[in-house]
Amino acid sequence: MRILVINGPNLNMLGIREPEIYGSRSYKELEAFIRSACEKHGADCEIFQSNHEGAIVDRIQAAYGQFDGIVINPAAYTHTSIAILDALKAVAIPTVEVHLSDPAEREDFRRTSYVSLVAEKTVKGKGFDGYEEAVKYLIGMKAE
Ligand code: CA2
Repeated sequence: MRILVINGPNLNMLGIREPEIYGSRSYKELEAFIRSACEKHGADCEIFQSNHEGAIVDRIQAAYGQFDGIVINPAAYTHTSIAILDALKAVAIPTVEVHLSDPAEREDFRRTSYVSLVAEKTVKGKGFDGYEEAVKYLIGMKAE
């Protein structure tokens, strides 16, 4: 099982500000958490982070035929990016959307998620653990 994990803009700043929303652990710690979750559940994973919408679209396109699942936290692009939605539709790789916080409990502008339109599942408000839940879900789907 090959899983591509994509993190969007500003997630590389984790632990630096807003610990009450995103926790106090760093992005490096998130990467280590994801790697160990994938290892624990027997998946090979690659992690990609970018602050640029086009770079995320390029990475999704390059995943075509190369990965069995995508875990994506599009960060602010969740609420704005039809380009990321279209790229996910184009590659047709089963996708799980993850958010550290629960966007529905925050500002109104966070209530729309374009990625939800293509995601098999959305995990929100569970912090780092949400990524492990997403990995487990994709592994379960592949096993069906
Ligand atoms: O809860 C999530 O995971 C979000 O995807 C995080 C995004 C936000 O725009 C979404 O509505 C929900 C923001 C990530 C920014 O991360 C920061 C990290 C450190 C300091 C400030 C922001």
